[in-house]
Amino acid sequence: MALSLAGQWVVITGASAGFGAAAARAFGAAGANVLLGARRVSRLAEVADEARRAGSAHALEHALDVTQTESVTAFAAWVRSVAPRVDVLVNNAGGAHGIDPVEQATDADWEAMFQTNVLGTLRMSRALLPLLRQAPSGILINVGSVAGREAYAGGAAYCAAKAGVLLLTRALRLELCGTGVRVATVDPGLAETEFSLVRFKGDAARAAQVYQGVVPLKAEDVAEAIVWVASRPPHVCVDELVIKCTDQAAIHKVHRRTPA
Ligand code: NDP
Ligand code: 8X3
Repeated sequence: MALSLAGQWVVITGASAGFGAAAARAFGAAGANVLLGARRVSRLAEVADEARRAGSAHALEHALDVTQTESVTAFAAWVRSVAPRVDVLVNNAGGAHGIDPVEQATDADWEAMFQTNVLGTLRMSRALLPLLRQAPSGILINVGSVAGREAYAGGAAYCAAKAGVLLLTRALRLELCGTGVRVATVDPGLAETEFSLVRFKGDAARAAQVYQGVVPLKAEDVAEAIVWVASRPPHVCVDELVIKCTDQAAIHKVHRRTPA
Protein backbone atom coordinates (compact mmCIF):
# COMPACT_ATOMS: atom_id res chain seq x y z
CA MET A 1 0.00 0.00 0.00
CA ALA A 2 1.24 3.50 -0.81
CA LEU A 3 2.79 5.48 2.02
CA SER A 4 0.86 8.66 2.83
CA LEU A 5 2.96 11.76 2.23
CA ALA A 6 0.59 13.96 4.25
CA GLY A 7 2.57 15.90 6.84
CA GLN A 8 5.91 14.61 5.56
CA TRP A 9 8.80 17.07 5.28
CA VAL A 10 10.15 17.20 1.74
CA VAL A 11 13.27 19.16 0.74
CA ILE A 12 13.59 19.93 -2.98
CA THR A 13 16.64 21.54 -4.56
CA GLY A 14 16.32 23.40 -7.86
CA ALA A 15 12.68 24.14 -7.03
CA SER A 16 12.48 27.49 -8.83
CA ALA A 17 11.76 25.89 -12.24
CA GLY A 18 11.17 22.69 -14.20
CA PHE A 19 11.02 19.35 -12.36
CA GLY A 20 11.73 20.89 -8.96
CA ALA A 21 8.86 23.39 -9.15
CA ALA A 22 6.49 20.71 -10.49
CA ALA A 23 7.58 18.35 -7.70
CA ALA A 24 6.85 21.06 -5.11
CA ARG A 25 3.29 21.36 -6.45
CA ALA A 26 2.86 17.58 -6.65
CA PHE A 27 4.11 16.97 -3.11
CA GLY A 28 1.87 19.86 -2.02
CA ALA A 29 -1.13 18.14 -3.62
CA ALA A 30 -0.22 15.01 -1.63
CA GLY A 31 -0.39 17.06 1.59
CA ALA A 32 3.37 17.14 2.24
CA ASN A 33 5.26 20.12 3.65
CA VAL A 34 7.84 21.42 1.18
CA LEU A 35 11.13 23.19 1.86
CA LEU A 36 12.44 24.68 -1.35
CA GLY A 37 15.93 25.76 -2.38
CA ALA A 38 17.46 27.45 -5.45
CA ARG A 39 19.27 30.68 -6.28
CA ARG A 40 16.26 32.63 -7.64
CA VAL A 41 14.42 33.26 -4.39
CA SER A 42 11.56 35.33 -5.83
CA ARG A 43 10.63 32.44 -8.12
CA LEU A 44 10.91 30.04 -5.21
CA ALA A 45 8.41 32.18 -3.29
CA GLU A 46 5.93 31.86 -6.18
CA VAL A 47 6.39 28.08 -6.23
CA ALA A 48 5.91 27.94 -2.46
CA ASP A 49 2.59 29.80 -2.91
CA GLU A 50 1.53 27.26 -5.54
CA ALA A 51 2.45 24.37 -3.24
CA ARG A 52 0.38 25.92 -0.43
CA ARG A 53 -2.56 26.34 -2.79
CA ALA A 54 -2.14 22.69 -3.83
CA GLY A 55 -2.33 21.49 -0.20
CA SER A 56 0.95 21.99 1.72
CA ALA A 57 0.41 23.18 5.29
CA HIS A 58 3.99 24.47 5.26
CA ALA A 59 5.71 25.58 2.05
CA LEU A 60 8.84 27.62 2.69
CA GLU A 61 11.77 28.77 0.60
CA HIS A 62 15.40 29.62 1.29
CA ALA A 63 18.26 30.69 -0.97
CA LEU A 64 20.53 27.82 -1.98
CA ASP A 65 23.53 27.54 -4.25
CA VAL A 66 24.56 23.89 -4.27
CA THR A 67 27.98 24.80 -5.71
CA GLN A 68 28.92 26.55 -2.44
CA THR A 69 29.49 24.54 0.72
CA GLU A 70 28.69 27.59 2.90
CA SER A 71 25.34 28.02 1.15
CA VAL A 72 24.50 24.33 1.62
CA THR A 73 25.48 24.55 5.30
CA ALA A 74 23.29 27.64 5.82
CA PHE A 75 20.40 25.96 3.98
CA ALA A 76 20.69 22.83 6.13
CA ALA A 77 20.74 24.96 9.31
CA TRP A 78 17.55 26.67 8.11
CA VAL A 79 15.91 23.28 7.41
CA ARG A 80 16.85 22.17 10.94
CA SER A 81 15.27 25.34 12.35
CA VAL A 82 11.89 24.83 10.62
CA ALA A 83 11.47 21.03 10.40
CA PRO A 84 11.78 18.24 12.96
CA ARG A 85 13.23 15.83 10.38
CA VAL A 86 13.51 15.33 6.63
CA ASP A 87 11.37 12.53 5.21
CA VAL A 88 12.26 13.10 1.55
CA LEU A 89 15.28 14.82 0.00
CA VAL A 90 15.03 15.45 -3.74
CA ASN A 91 18.46 16.35 -5.12
CA ASN A 92 17.27 17.88 -8.37
CA ALA A 93 19.39 21.04 -8.84
CA GLY A 94 21.59 20.71 -11.88
CA GLY A 95 21.66 20.88 -15.62
CA ALA A 96 23.85 21.07 -18.70
CA HIS A 97 26.04 23.93 -19.90
CA GLY A 98 26.98 23.92 -23.58
CA ILE A 99 27.10 21.06 -26.07
CA ASP A 100 30.60 21.57 -27.45
CA PRO A 101 32.86 18.66 -28.31
CA VAL A 102 35.72 18.16 -25.85
CA GLU A 103 38.19 19.91 -28.16
CA GLN A 104 36.18 23.14 -28.02
CA ALA A 105 34.53 23.01 -24.59
CA THR A 106 35.43 25.37 -21.76
CA ASP A 107 36.56 24.80 -18.19
CA ALA A 108 33.74 27.08 -17.03
CA ASP A 109 31.05 24.80 -18.54
CA TRP A 110 32.70 21.61 -17.28
CA GLU A 111 33.12 23.01 -13.80
CA ALA A 112 29.51 24.26 -13.67
CA MET A 113 28.22 20.77 -14.61
CA PHE A 114 30.34 18.91 -12.08
CA GLN A 115 29.77 21.51 -9.34
CA THR A 116 25.97 21.34 -9.60
CA ASN A 117 25.14 17.79 -10.65
CA VAL A 118 27.84 15.86 -8.80
CA LEU A 119 29.30 17.94 -5.99
CA GLY A 120 25.98 19.69 -5.29
CA THR A 121 24.27 16.32 -4.84
CA LEU A 122 27.08 15.10 -2.57
CA ARG A 123 27.07 18.30 -0.49
CA MET A 124 23.29 18.27 0.00
CA SER A 125 23.30 14.57 0.90
CA ARG A 126 26.07 15.04 3.47
CA ALA A 127 24.32 18.06 5.00
CA LEU A 128 20.84 16.54 5.30
CA LEU A 129 21.52 12.86 6.00
CA PRO A 130 21.48 13.42 9.78
CA LEU A 131 17.90 14.78 9.42
CA LEU A 132 16.89 12.01 7.00
CA ARG A 133 18.06 9.40 9.49
CA GLN A 134 15.57 10.84 12.01
CA ALA A 135 12.63 10.07 9.70
CA PRO A 136 10.80 6.77 10.20
CA SER A 137 11.12 5.93 6.49
CA GLY A 138 13.38 8.50 4.90
CA ILE A 139 14.16 8.55 1.21
CA LEU A 140 16.81 10.38 -0.78
CA ILE A 141 15.93 10.78 -4.45
CA ASN A 142 18.55 12.00 -6.90
CA VAL A 143 17.55 13.30 -10.31
CA GLY A 144 19.95 11.73 -12.79
CA SER A 145 19.41 11.42 -16.53
CA VAL A 146 19.40 8.99 -19.41
CA ALA A 147 22.58 10.94 -20.28
CA GLY A 148 24.25 9.16 -17.37
CA ARG A 149 23.49 5.82 -19.03
CA GLU A 150 24.23 6.55 -22.71
CA ALA A 151 26.77 8.94 -24.21
CA TYR A 152 26.26 11.46 -27.01
CA ALA A 153 28.68 13.68 -28.91
CA GLY A 154 28.90 17.08 -27.24
CA GLY A 155 27.72 15.59 -23.96
CA ALA A 156 31.04 14.34 -22.57
CA ALA A 157 31.00 16.38 -19.37
CA TYR A 158 27.23 16.29 -18.83
CA CYS A 159 27.06 12.52 -19.47
CA ALA A 160 30.06 11.99 -17.18
CA ALA A 161 28.47 14.14 -14.47
CA LYS A 162 25.15 12.26 -14.64
CA ALA A 163 26.97 8.91 -14.72
CA GLY A 164 28.65 10.23 -11.57
CA VAL A 165 25.22 10.87 -10.04
CA LEU A 166 24.19 7.28 -10.85
CA LEU A 167 27.30 5.82 -9.23
CA LEU A 168 27.20 8.07 -6.19
CA THR A 169 23.56 7.03 -5.74
CA ARG A 170 24.59 3.38 -5.74
CA ALA A 171 27.43 4.06 -3.29
CA LEU A 172 25.10 5.94 -0.93
CA ARG A 173 22.65 3.03 -0.99
CA LEU A 174 25.44 0.71 0.14
CA GLU A 175 26.52 3.13 2.87
CA LEU A 176 22.96 3.50 4.20
CA CYS A 177 21.97 -0.16 4.03
CA GLY A 178 20.56 -1.08 7.46
CA THR A 179 19.61 2.48 8.43
CA GLY A 180 16.13 2.33 6.84
CA VAL A 181 16.97 5.33 4.63
CA ARG A 182 16.18 4.49 1.01
CA VAL A 183 18.22 5.83 -1.88
CA ALA A 184 16.76 6.18 -5.38
CA THR A 185 17.52 7.81 -8.69
CA VAL A 186 14.94 9.07 -11.18
CA ASP A 187 16.53 9.35 -14.62
CA PRO A 188 14.46 11.23 -17.20
CA GLY A 189 14.98 11.61 -20.94
CA LEU A 190 13.97 14.52 -23.14
CA ALA A 191 11.75 16.87 -21.10
CA GLU A 192 10.72 20.42 -21.96
CA THR A 193 11.75 22.72 -19.12
CA GLU A 194 14.30 25.54 -18.91
CA PHE A 195 17.02 22.87 -19.29
CA SER A 196 17.83 23.62 -22.95
CA LEU A 197 17.53 27.38 -22.48
CA VAL A 198 20.22 27.09 -19.80
CA ARG A 199 22.32 24.68 -21.90
CA PHE A 200 22.24 27.08 -24.88
CA LYS A 201 22.85 30.14 -22.67
CA GLY A 202 19.52 31.84 -23.29
CA ASP A 203 19.22 31.08 -27.05
CA ALA A 204 15.48 30.33 -27.12
CA ALA A 205 15.37 29.38 -30.82
CA ARG A 206 18.13 26.80 -30.40
CA ALA A 207 16.48 25.47 -27.24
CA ALA A 208 13.13 25.08 -29.04
CA GLN A 209 14.81 22.97 -31.77
CA VAL A 210 15.53 20.25 -29.21
CA TYR A 211 11.80 19.55 -28.88
CA GLN A 212 10.78 20.21 -32.49
CA GLY A 213 8.38 17.62 -33.82
CA VAL A 214 8.54 15.59 -30.59
CA VAL A 215 6.08 15.21 -27.75
CA PRO A 216 8.57 15.45 -24.88
CA LEU A 217 8.02 14.72 -21.22
CA LYS A 218 6.50 17.57 -19.21
CA ALA A 219 7.89 18.60 -15.84
CA GLU A 220 4.69 17.23 -14.28
CA ASP A 221 5.36 13.73 -15.70
CA VAL A 222 8.71 13.62 -13.94
CA ALA A 223 7.27 15.13 -10.75
CA GLU A 224 4.62 12.40 -10.64
CA ALA A 225 7.34 9.76 -10.96
CA ILE A 226 9.30 11.34 -8.09
CA VAL A 227 6.19 11.43 -5.89
CA TRP A 228 5.42 7.80 -6.77
CA VAL A 229 8.94 6.72 -5.78
CA ALA A 230 8.65 8.68 -2.50
CA SER A 231 5.29 7.14 -1.66
CA ARG A 232 6.27 3.47 -1.90
CA PRO A 233 5.92 1.63 1.43
CA PRO A 234 8.97 1.80 3.75
CA HIS A 235 10.15 -1.71 2.82
CA VAL A 236 10.20 -0.86 -0.92
CA CYS A 237 13.04 1.03 -2.59
CA VAL A 238 12.74 1.85 -6.29
CA ASP A 239 16.49 1.89 -6.88
CA GLU A 240 16.53 3.33 -10.40
CA LEU A 241 13.65 4.64 -12.47
CA VAL A 242 14.17 5.61 -16.13
CA ILE A 243 11.38 7.69 -17.64
CA LYS A 244 11.31 8.79 -21.28
CA CYS A 245 8.71 10.16 -23.67
CA THR A 246 7.24 7.64 -26.08
CA ASP A 247 8.97 9.40 -29.00
CA GLN A 248 12.40 8.70 -27.46
CA ALA A 249 13.34 5.03 -27.69
CA ALA A 250 17.00 5.73 -26.92
CA ILE A 251 19.18 8.80 -26.63
CA HIS A 252 19.84 8.76 -30.40
CA LYS A 253 16.52 7.32 -31.50
CA VAL A 254 13.95 10.11 -31.34
CA HIS A 255 10.88 10.14 -33.56
CA ARG A 256 10.27 13.62 -34.97
CA ARG A 257 7.13 14.53 -36.90
CA THR A 258 9.06 17.41 -38.50
CA PRO A 259 12.84 17.47 -38.84
CA ALA A 260 14.74 19.45 -36.13
P1 NDP B 1 15.48 23.71 -15.24
O1 NDP B 1 16.59 24.50 -15.85
O2 NDP B 1 14.08 24.02 -15.60
O3 NDP B 1 15.64 23.73 -13.64
C1 NDP B 1 16.90 23.61 -13.03
C2 NDP B 1 16.78 23.98 -11.58
O4 NDP B 1 18.06 23.80 -10.95
C3 NDP B 1 16.36 25.42 -11.37
O5 NDP B 1 15.43 25.52 -10.32
C4 NDP B 1 17.67 26.11 -10.97
O6 NDP B 1 17.39 27.18 -10.07
C5 NDP B 1 18.36 24.97 -10.21
N1 NDP B 1 19.78 25.19 -10.09
C6 NDP B 1 20.70 25.30 -11.09
N2 NDP B 1 21.90 25.57 -10.56
C7 NDP B 1 21.75 25.64 -9.21
C8 NDP B 1 22.62 25.89 -8.13
N3 NDP B 1 23.91 26.16 -8.33
N4 NDP B 1 22.12 25.84 -6.88
C9 NDP B 1 20.82 25.60 -6.67
N5 NDP B 1 19.94 25.36 -7.64
C10 NDP B 1 20.40 25.39 -8.91
O7 NDP B 1 15.83 22.18 -15.62
P2 NDP B 1 15.11 20.79 -15.27
O8 NDP B 1 13.98 20.98 -14.36
O9 NDP B 1 14.90 20.10 -16.55
O10 NDP B 1 16.33 20.08 -14.54
C11 NDP B 1 16.25 19.53 -13.24
C12 NDP B 1 17.22 18.36 -13.18
O11 NDP B 1 16.82 17.37 -14.09
C13 NDP B 1 18.66 18.69 -13.52
O12 NDP B 1 19.50 17.98 -12.63
C14 NDP B 1 18.82 18.18 -14.95
O13 NDP B 1 20.14 17.85 -15.25
C15 NDP B 1 17.92 16.98 -14.89
N6 NDP B 1 17.42 16.46 -16.16
C16 NDP B 1 16.74 17.26 -17.04
C17 NDP B 1 16.23 16.70 -18.21
C18 NDP B 1 15.52 17.51 -19.24
O14 NDP B 1 15.50 17.10 -20.42
N7 NDP B 1 14.90 18.62 -18.90
C19 NDP B 1 16.34 15.26 -18.48
C20 NDP B 1 17.07 14.53 -17.48
C21 NDP B 1 17.55 15.11 -16.36
P3 NDP B 1 18.14 28.58 -9.98
O15 NDP B 1 18.63 28.91 -11.36
O16 NDP B 1 17.08 29.50 -9.46
O17 NDP B 1 19.25 28.35 -9.00
C1 8X3 C 1 18.81 15.69 -20.17
C2 8X3 C 1 18.57 14.67 -21.24
O1 8X3 C 1 19.39 13.85 -23.50
O2 8X3 C 1 19.23 16.24 -23.17
O3 8X3 C 1 19.46 15.12 -19.09
O4 8X3 C 1 20.98 15.01 -22.12
S1 8X3 C 1 19.60 14.96 -22.56
